[in-house]
Amino acid sequence: MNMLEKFSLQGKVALVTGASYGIGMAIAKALASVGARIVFNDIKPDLVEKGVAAYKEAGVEAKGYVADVTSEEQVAALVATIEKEVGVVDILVNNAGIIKRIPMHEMSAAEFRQVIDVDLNAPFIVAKTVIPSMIKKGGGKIINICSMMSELGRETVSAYAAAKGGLKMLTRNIASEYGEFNIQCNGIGPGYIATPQTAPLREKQPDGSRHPFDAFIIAKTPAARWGEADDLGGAAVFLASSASDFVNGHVLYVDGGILAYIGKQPK
Ligand code: NAP
Ligand code: GCO
Repeated sequence: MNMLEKFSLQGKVALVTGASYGIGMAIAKALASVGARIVFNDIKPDLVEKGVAAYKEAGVEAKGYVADVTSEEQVAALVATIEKEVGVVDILVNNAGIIKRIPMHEMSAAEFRQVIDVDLNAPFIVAKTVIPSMIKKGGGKIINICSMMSELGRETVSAYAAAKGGLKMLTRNIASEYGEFNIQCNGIGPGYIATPQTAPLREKQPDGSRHPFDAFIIAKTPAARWGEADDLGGAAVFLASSASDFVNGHVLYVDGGILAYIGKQPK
């Protein structure tokens, strides 16, 4: 197999969770651009419909399904339907996620649990549901969307950091437990990416100036910019393809250099 063929996903079925927009859609489009057949889910039927239309607009024939990734029953039904209608999931991207920015001492246990449920329990549920068919098929790829918060903490994101830190270790454990079945499980750790999830951190101030957090991230990023969802596509194609068959348990940070940089000193 030549190197270009190693990066091809021709004939592969890729499930990207929570991919009716945002990072999930950008990753799905990147996987489709090298031949993958895209299936995705979202909780809201109208977003699934809008997502299918947006993929079609981009030349991608994606199949969308309504499913809540925190529900074992809905995930089991989702995967069974995909296997019947499209085929065995060769590539899983655990992308669906939420964040709640609340000072920890003000966060309720229910709010904490909700973030853990979507950002950590759900990747476990979806991965355990697709693994048996991957084993039968002779292998597969699992990519968990981690975060800067898999490595760093900050104010107001205790639940999210706990979930994303746990997701890094779940990634390593899946890699450890299923490597012998030719299943590679890796993570992508996006930096700060301009999506609806981070929109509150980039809102212009009443005087037209940048949001303080926006300016902070620019100073913390050597690339001096927010990432775009499309910046993640190359890493996703690599980790979904045969080019990464001996990469396992790794989190590939696509962060413009934030984790390497102490931050621009104030003038
Ligand atoms: P986003 O714009 O908030 O999109 C999240 C997606 O997940 C939405 O489609 C959402 O659907 C879906 N989702 C949420 N809960 C779900 C559930 N229970 N079942 C099914 N789908 C569900 O987020 P994003 O910025 O694209 O982030 C995507 C992933 O990257 C997340 O895991 C996030 O933690 C991670 N990440 C983001 C950044 C960043 O800077 N943006 C950086 C690092 C990591 P609904 O709209 O219907 O709720
Ligand atoms: C926040 C942001 C971050 C990003 C991302 C960084 O409030 O700090 O939402 O958590 O979403 O996870 O990698």
